[in-house]
Amino acid sequence: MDKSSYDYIFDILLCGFSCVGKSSILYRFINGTYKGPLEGTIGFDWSSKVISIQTIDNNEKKLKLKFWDSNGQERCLPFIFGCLRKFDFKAVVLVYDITNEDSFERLPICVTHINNNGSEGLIKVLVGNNCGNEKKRKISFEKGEEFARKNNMMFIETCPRLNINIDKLFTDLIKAIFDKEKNDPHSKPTLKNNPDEMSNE
Ligand SMILES: Nc1nc2c(ncn2[C@@H]2O[C@H](COP(=O)(O)OP(=O)(O)OP(=O)(O)O)[C@@H](O)[C@H]2O)c(=O)[nH]1
Ligand SMILES: [Mg+2]
Repeated sequence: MDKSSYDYIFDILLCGFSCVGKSSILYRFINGTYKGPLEGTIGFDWSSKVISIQTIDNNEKKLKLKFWDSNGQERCLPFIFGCLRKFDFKAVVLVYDITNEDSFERLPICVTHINNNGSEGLIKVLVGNNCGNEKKRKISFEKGEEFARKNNMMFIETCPRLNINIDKLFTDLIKAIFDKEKNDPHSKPTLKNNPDEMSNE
């Protein structure tokens, strides 16, 4: 896609430990379906989606979301999170699996990397994935929400298999980016006005 086919670009990092569903969330958001088992991500996988944004003064703008889907192996984390220093990320999406206690208990390792490397204005979202699997749930909604609140993160539970909250995750995230820019006197706003509506292409 050449530069002229979008007005703005947001870089978004997806991170979290292995097999928590990072790539499945993205696959559902971009392709609108659930594919079942995917190949493990090696290093980074890049993908993107262009959405339309309606500004308050009725201008239509194209926003390109550029996703950096990362590998969840612990030895790769310094490299993955080091990229937060080198590139202009707008948001980071940290994923755990609500049926996998270990993926939740080890979240502080990722949060430390994010806080050490991310910019002050970075929007942080914690995602409890696999919420359609109630019978196997190990981490309550409240526990996830509390961790997010204590670490200054937004919180949502998702399920790409049943298509629960996937669009909402990214819609809320985009709104939060615009809100932050609007309220930060030092930032260069991406848009003059906050978007009124967003629609997928
Ligand atoms: N039942 C169920 N399985 C899911 C869901 N989301 C992901 N999975 C499965 O969980 C496994 C791991 O999903 P991935 O999306 O590859 O996970 P990942 O975090 O990208 O993994 P790495 O790239 O290896 O770090 C796959 O077998 C998915 O099909 C879900 O909502 N429900
Ligand atoms: Mg993956």
